[in-house]
Amino acid sequence: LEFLQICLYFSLVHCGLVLLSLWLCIQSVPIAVDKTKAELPEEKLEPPQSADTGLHYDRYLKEVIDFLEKDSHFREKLHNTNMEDIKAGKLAKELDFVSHHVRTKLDELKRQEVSRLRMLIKAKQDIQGGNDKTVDHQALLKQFEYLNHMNPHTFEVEDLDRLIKSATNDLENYDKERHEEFKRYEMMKEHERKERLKNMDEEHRKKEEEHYNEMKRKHADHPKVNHPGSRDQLKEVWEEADGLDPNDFDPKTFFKLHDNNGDGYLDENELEALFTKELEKVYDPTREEDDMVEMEEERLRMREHVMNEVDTNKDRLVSLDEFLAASNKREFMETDEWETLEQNPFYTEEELKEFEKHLANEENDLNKKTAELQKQREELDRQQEQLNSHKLELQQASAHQDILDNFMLPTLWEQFGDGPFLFQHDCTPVHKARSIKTWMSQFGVEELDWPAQSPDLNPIEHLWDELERRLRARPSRPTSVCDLTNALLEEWSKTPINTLLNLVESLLKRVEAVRAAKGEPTSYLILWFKNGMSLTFICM
Ligand SMILES: [Ca+2]
Ligand SMILES: [Ca+2]
Repeated sequence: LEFLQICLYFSLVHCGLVLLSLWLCIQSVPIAVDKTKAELPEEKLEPPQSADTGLHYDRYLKEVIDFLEKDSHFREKLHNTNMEDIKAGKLAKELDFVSHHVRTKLDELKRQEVSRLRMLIKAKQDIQGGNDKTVDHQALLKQFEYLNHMNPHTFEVEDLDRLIKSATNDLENYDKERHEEFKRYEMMKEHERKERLKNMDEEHRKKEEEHYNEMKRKHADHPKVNHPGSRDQLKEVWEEADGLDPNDFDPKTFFKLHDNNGDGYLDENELEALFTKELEKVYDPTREEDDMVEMEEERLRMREHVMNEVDTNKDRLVSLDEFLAASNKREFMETDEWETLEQNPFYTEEELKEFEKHLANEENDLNKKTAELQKQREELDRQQEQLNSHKLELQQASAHQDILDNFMLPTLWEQFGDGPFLFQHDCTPVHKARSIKTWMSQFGVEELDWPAQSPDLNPIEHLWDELERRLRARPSRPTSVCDLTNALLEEWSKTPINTLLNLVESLLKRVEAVRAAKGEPTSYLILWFKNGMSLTFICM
């Protein structure tokens, strides 16, 4: 999800360069050709490497520009169109005159990009658990304004226009997004600190607070930071980073030295690199009191400050002319210290409160979801248990049917001929299984209607008891299942026939006793309990 958020909301990627600088990279190519024509064949010449814009559609943007640059008509128009007209969409119209071959390539690029976006949408939906719903891709694609979703197969004038406008717009908001991100980072830091304090005893809390204030004090104690873009600041770079004589300081030479990619402009990255010396006065990665995230925020503020003062045509690039003009302004001679980040609060108390409320809500939602999942899991466990017991019942029923087939039926036939039979067994679930009922009716065996919980009526229970007593009276206890089986068979065959007859004959008396007790427990039951019969035989 994190990854998707980065892709979809292009917020966290560090480093930025404008689309316009990409156009300008292209514009600078002929100059490069002229300078190097003598040594290099033309196809080896490439525009200066442009930095990642940080936009999630950076690749698409660059590929579109690369292909357009191959069209000679478009290239020519590009050189003769000024920035204002490019922004106003005049350049995009020239797409109609671009060669068929390039157009075909652009169509292909767009189809690939649309399919990438569809995959992103699908992945996001899958994560959010909406995979059972039909996804309206067309509607969801609308959120990506840098291409025209109405014609997903071809690259048209509107696509180019949208790409220019979106990239310009998104990059302008990019810094704003970074400031917001930074603010959230600081609020989270404070929130976590407060939480830590909450869990401490008085003594530790006091110590921690003292340490916190000490770190703040140490961080604020640093050498003077020059105003970014001021003569003092640039001279320090000139002297210390470039190793040049401060008396020779010359803005034009300085500009050329720091236009690292040689495109004739100081872009945002080149500008930010100039502040490293100043930042090192305040931020040291090896010191506990300095936070490198804060350093990057400081760098961003410095760059914005310089851009505001120097970039007069607002194309997010500093041209040599703009640079030289700025060096003649009063602000260039600024000697006051730059107000570093820690001198002002990062957020208001209200913002922190709002942020913490939001965090609490998020945690709440998460807990709710966890509880819901737990409930679902318990339900699944219950269903699984039910399935298992059903499976066991079926297995037992099948084993019981084997007994009926192989032992009960032959005995019935042997003892009573063809029947009819009245068979008595209790209400154990396995006896009542559907397959057993079917078996009974198939073989014409009638079942004695038998009440639940009536061990005092069933003589067999007393026979089991007799068998158990005989087993316990043996001189040695069986030590294996095989031993036990043999012992049981032996005792079973030794049971006197009279015991069996007595039990059968007692049935009538038992029925009478139950009648006399009006269905309540009889003395037979009490006797039966006294004999230590296990309750497991009672069917519930
Ligand atoms: Ca440059
Ligand atoms: Ca400019």
